[in-house]
Amino acid sequence: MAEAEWHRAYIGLGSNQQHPREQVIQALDALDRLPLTRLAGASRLYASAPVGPQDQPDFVNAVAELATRLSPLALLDQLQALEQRHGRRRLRHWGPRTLDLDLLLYDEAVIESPRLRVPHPEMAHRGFVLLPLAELAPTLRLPDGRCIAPLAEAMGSDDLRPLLP
Ligand code: ROI
Repeated sequence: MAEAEWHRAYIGLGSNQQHPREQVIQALDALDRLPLTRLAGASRLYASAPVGPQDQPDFVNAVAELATRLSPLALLDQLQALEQRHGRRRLRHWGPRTLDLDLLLYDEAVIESPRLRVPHPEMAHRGFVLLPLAELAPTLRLPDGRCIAPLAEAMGSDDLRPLLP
């Protein structure tokens, strides 16, 4: 569904299979080519130790800012289609993945539907989301008013390191 208004959405990207850095770089490019959508910014890429099962490779993570006229569910459809085009395999719960695209934030919206929860329910606990997001949008707030920057700072950056370009 196309809307007249432009919205701001933040997307978490993650990969730890099949050349993760290239997966994320290509996904950023593909986000810019989604219908009714432009890539408005992106964090650096980070290598991050896996959260969850440790017997899997490190992840490459980044966060993208989109300007979009898609509704949240239409954007979710596009993100899931893009994951499929990247040959997404979800071998097990919290296991390795080729490409993960999480809709983190959509304007100040709070969405609790069977298919979609925004803000992403785990984002405030995950350094691999908060640190790139704080880099990209240091003054951003969650819909409940909390600032991203101090949340990210409280996380620490021990398990995260920026990849060189
Ligand atoms: N761990 C890290 N570091 N990065 C991710 O993107 C990531 N994604 C996941 C799980 C398996 C929870 N762990 C992760 O889905």
